[in-house]
Amino acid sequence: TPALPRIVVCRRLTPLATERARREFDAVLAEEDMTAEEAIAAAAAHRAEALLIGGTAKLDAAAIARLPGHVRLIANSSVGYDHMDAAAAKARGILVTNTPDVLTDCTADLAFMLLLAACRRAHEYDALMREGWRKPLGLPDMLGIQPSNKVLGIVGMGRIGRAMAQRARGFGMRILYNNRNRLAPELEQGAEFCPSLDAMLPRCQILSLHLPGGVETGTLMTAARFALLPKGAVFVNTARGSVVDEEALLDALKSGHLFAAGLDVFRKEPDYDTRFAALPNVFLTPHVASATRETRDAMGMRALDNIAAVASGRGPIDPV
Ligand code: 8YV
Repeated sequence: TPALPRIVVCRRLTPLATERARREFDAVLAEEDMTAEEAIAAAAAHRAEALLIGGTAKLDAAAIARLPGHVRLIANSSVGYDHMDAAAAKARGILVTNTPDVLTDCTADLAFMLLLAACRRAHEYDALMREGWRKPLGLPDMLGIQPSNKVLGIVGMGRIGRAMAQRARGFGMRILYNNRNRLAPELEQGAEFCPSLDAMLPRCQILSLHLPGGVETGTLMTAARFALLPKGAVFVNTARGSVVDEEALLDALKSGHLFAAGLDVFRKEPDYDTRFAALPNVFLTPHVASATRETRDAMGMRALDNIAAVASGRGPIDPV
């Protein structure tokens, strides 16, 4: 029988995926999520042909250059891969894969949770209950804003953006979207294409980001762009913190220009800007949009599917 492919699993996986990695591969399994340095050292020690990584191993061009020559594949257990330099890997002939599809619904679910929580002041009400609810709220007190039937702007109408739109349609929302290209009508499903983000923003009562991070997108949401949103708008981000000028977002939340925000991602993670936590009108989650049992199982399995496909000579399923 042919030898099992040698791999280093640089991130802790769910039990299901861990079990498969042990069974189907000659695998070194991380006990703690590895840094880039640890991943390089483990790859060399194990003569690995493939690495399974996630956001913790930041494989920049310098780190890619130091990977031993036997590494043929870097399989990300994430859909975003801005934590690594995919171009540098490809230039060295290393294949790169990600895990699209399997986390689409899960991420849109959490984005919608943030949207609802921000509009309906979930965090403030919950805090009030834990502090001790003393007297009934008066009719005009601590009011949220109604998400139903609002105008939702979506930036980035890929799989996750479209799953967000699908949820929003159930709430009677009118959907505008900004994207590199206009979608085919069967994917658009009535959403209105806005080729100019600046022209779209003044029309959005709620804005949700679903585009990739990294050098290509840069700081999309600048102070000028937050100012273009109408007063009282709600902002949701499950994409990447790198696309947001956080100073500008903090200002817009403090001044009341934005009614509220729901944020799952931050410019620096995990040491995020704690000034967000001091604001009552922000609902915060620690980069967990894909964090369900079902989805994390599926992400691990999909990354392993990619490694198995390359090892057997079939080529990657999800090349990036
Ligand atoms: C991951 C993500 O949990 O897939 C992505 O792009 O952001 C999340 O699903 C995170 O990147 C850790 O790898």
